[in-house]
Amino acid sequence: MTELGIAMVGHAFMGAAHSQAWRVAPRFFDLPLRPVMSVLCGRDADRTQAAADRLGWAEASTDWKSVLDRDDVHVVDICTPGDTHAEIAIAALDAGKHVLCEKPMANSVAEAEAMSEAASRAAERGVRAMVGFTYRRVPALGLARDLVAKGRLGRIHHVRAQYLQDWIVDPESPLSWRLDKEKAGSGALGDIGAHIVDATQFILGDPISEVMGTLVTFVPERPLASKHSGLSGTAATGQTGPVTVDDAALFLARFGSGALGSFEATRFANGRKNALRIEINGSKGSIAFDFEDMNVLQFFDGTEDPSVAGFRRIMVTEPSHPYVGAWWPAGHGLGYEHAFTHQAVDFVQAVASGVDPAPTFADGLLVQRVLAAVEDSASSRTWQQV
Ligand code: SOE
Repeated sequence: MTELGIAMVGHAFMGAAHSQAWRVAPRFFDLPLRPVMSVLCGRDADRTQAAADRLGWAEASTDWKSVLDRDDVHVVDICTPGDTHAEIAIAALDAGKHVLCEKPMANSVAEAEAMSEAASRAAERGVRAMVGFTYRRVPALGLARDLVAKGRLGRIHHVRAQYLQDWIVDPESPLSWRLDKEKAGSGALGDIGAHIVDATQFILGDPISEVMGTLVTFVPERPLASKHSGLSGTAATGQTGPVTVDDAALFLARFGSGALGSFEATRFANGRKNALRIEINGSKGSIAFDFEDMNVLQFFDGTEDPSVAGFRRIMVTEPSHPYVGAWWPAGHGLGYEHAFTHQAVDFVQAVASGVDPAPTFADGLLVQRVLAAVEDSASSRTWQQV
């Protein structure tokens, strides 16, 4: 079987998740190409080597540019903060490497446009690019999309989407790159709001056309981090620095079809750990999902006899559900990491069959436009077209 050599840039939270996916994907799914974890790139030689050893990469490098000349590298997987996505992705695509890029795709619409143009140029040479909106690959959200596509919800009226976390509710929780606009582009809006924008557009197959929103930073100053570990880092004593991104984002949206959406993304929802929730109400029925119960999709079939109709909890753990058949016997359930494996599987299959893997860079650009429109709306206090 032909090998697909991977170079991954970045080795923190997302780097670990992607490493796990590349390692596991060929062991559970029949893949047309065999992913080979060739080289891990990072800034610090010792830390990168240690991460390569721990995560299962054959080599470590402190120079991502040098891997672009290697014939045994076919894919560049970008797991760095957003400020480096455009440079790495465009260089890799121009060098003929397929690219998987973490979300949000970029820190600005201008960068996302340049990346999307690079992806179009590359596609003419059979080179593929994809954005890592992994939640699309949670089986319950795949089932949600199938139900909408089959018309089981009828005409869609309401989309209610929330992404609730609480990891910086403590004002002493230190500054990390995720709170720095230069590095992250935006705060809750781009980090987790981007996921619910992509997931709802994916489920509906319908883009957001206009938005009206507001952003807030509850804690504008935080202790400087001495050392970054995990999401929140370790606080240093004494000094503080400014938070330059939003802590929470709220917006209303209209979808192209006329459906009305409300979106909330926050890292201050005390007690909510990773509550990506989506409820959709249509003329014939409704669905509801909460990532904190990720193997379940709730479905209300409004065409049933009203005396017995009600939301039913579908365990999305049957072999007939998206991706599930490759895993454990029916009923045993999946977790956070599995969506990354599904993403790696879909990416490899698209590369092998010469099609663009969704979400493409053009899809990522659309999400970026929604985020920018929310920011414009928050500063102008007006509805903004996407
Ligand atoms: C942190 O807020 C974060 O890790 C996001 O960056 C991820 O995209 C999300 O999956 C979980 O939360």
